[in-house]
Amino acid sequence: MNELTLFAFPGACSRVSLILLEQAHADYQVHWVRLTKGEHKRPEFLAINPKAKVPALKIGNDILTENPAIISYINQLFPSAQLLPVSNNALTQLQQLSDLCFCSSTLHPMVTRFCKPEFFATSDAIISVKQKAQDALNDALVWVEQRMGQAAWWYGEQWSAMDAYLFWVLTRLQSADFSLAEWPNLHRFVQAMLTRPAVQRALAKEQQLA
Ligand SMILES: N[C@@H](CCC(=O)N[C@@H](CS)C(=O)NCC(=O)O)C(=O)O
Repeated sequence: MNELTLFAFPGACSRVSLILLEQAHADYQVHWVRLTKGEHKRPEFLAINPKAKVPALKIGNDILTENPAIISYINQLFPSAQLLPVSNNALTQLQQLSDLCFCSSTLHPMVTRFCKPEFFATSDAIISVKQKAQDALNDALVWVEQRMGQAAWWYGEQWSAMDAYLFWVLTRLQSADFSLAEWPNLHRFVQAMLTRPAVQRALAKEQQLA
C-alpha cells in the first residue's frame, strides 16, 4: 500500500480525515501545517496544495484535496472499516456524496463565517457577518437536529464518516462559543462521539501539537 500522509491542523476540518484514519487503524503520518503561522501560504505547502487549505492527503507521490474526495478515498481504501454504508446502488452512493457535500459546501462556509468573520468583513461589519452566519446555521441545523433525534448516528445505527464530519462542524462551532444548549440531539451526539476510541485518539494527536 502507498504511504499516506495527512496534512492537517488541530481543530481544522482535517479532523474528519484524522478520525477516519484512526477508525480504520490506518498506517499514516501526519504533517502539521500551522495555519496560525501562515504555513499554508508558504511555497513548501503550496507545492502540495496550491489552494492553500488543509486537509491534503499525500498517497505515495499523488495528492488528493477537498474533504468529500479525501473521505471517499479513505472509505474505498479501507473497505473493512465500513466508513460509509456499503451499497452497490449508484443512487445511494451519490446520496452519500450529497451528504458529504452538505457538510463541505453548505455547513462549512457558514462555520467559517461564524468562526472567522474577520476573513470576510472589515472591522465595522464583523459583528453582522457573525450574526448572519449564526442565523444561517440556526436554519440549517433544524433539519440536522431532527435527523439526529431519530437514531444514534446520521445513518441510523451504523456510525459513519458523516458522523465524523458533523462532529467537526459542531466542535469547531463550540470552539468559537456557539452553544449547543438549544440543540439537545446535537449535544447528545457530540458527547457520544467523545466516547469513541478513534475520536479520542484523533483528538489526542491534535493535542500533541497544541
Ligand atoms: N473546500 C475545502 C475547504 C478546506 C478549508 O477551508 N480548510 C480550512 C481549515 S478548516 C483552511 O485550510 N483554512 C486556511 C485558510 O483559509 O486560510 C475542503 O473541503 O477540503
